[in-house]
Amino acid sequence: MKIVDARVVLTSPGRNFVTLRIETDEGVTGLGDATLNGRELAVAAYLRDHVVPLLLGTDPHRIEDTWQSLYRGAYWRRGPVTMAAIAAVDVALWDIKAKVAGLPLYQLLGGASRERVRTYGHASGADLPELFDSIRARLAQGYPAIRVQTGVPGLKLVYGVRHAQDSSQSARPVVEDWDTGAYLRNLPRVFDAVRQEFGPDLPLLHDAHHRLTPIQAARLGKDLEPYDLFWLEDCTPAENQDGLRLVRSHTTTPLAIGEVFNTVYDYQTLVSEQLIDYVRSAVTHFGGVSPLRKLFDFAAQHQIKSAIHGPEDISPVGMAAAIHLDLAIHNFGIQEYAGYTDLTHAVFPHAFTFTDGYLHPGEAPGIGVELDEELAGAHPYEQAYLPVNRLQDGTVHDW
Ligand code: GCO
Ligand code: MG
Repeated sequence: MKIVDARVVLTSPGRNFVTLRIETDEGVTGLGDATLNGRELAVAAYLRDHVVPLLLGTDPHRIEDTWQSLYRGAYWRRGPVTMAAIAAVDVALWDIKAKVAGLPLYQLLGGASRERVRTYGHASGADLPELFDSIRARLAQGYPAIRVQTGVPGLKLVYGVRHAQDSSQSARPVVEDWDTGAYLRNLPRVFDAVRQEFGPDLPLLHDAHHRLTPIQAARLGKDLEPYDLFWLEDCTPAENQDGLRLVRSHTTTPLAIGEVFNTVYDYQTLVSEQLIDYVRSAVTHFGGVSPLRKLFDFAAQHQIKSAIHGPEDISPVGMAAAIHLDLAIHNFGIQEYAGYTDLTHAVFPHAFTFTDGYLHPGEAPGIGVELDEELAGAHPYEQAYLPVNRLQDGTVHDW
């Protein structure tokens, strides 16, 4: 079997997605997700100009060898653009292999370790009444666990909180504002109110979005202990892995990190010293199913669980690959599922299902996702940026 064509499809059915389609001489095709929010065209060019010429004529069954040659052969290793491009190839090749085998991908990963995949959904509100409504809406959709984000008194726009103006995607970056002191004082009160309203049993999560220093994160983790969080996510910009020792030594609030990481090396200290409880990387940004599986096996040795990143900006192709892994691995924790617009579901018809808050990859051979190229073509790429975050004196801050 040989790869005879590979092309990149850009589409924006509400937001941008980058998809790689690999075709073989036997007519079997595979899809991979290469979406890198806000930097989509860089990955598309990396694939088209540098990767596709290397794939033509090669054997699609040699997934590990292809992965190693794209990673090592480039000499310039790692980084989100490179790893998103390699991820798309890896997933498309797994899709082809599983289709040839006539099996859903999870069967090639060892088969199902569970019946279904637990998810968490996003709730947010500028104030408590809005937040409570949002939590109730998620519960009504069946979500068994909820991520809680709120506005901060005195701040106009906070990332992750729905506002009348959607700041998560715009032609120029929207400027949001930030005050760590106000946030640290406000959040424990919010969780206190949520626990009083919704009781002790509902699993609650929170994303601090890299905005804190290690000592601030340590304090927040400690202040949130009475509210029994499922996890506190991205409490610090964790490329400073050593800083997590300080956080960890002060709090028993479980920690989740890794959505911006793209190789196992970003996790070395965090995992080997058990400084976190959940690894958060996405198939799409970590080089694909092959390396993510290896990360989960490494994490399992330290009783750390999976929590694959699943925002709206991972396409249904990347999401499907995640759900196959979730079903197969033993140390599954939880899957983020933000859901998609109807148009996105139509552009990417898929076998995976979301029922009563749980996902299942379905039984279609491969990853179980298709791409309607005609519909995709009717919704072309649109320039879109993520926001930036500034302190009240104008200094740029992590968002
Ligand atoms: C999450 C994330 C996302 C990211 C987004 C950036 O936990 O789901 O933090 O909301 O901000 O994926 O593109
Ligand atoms: Mg996050």
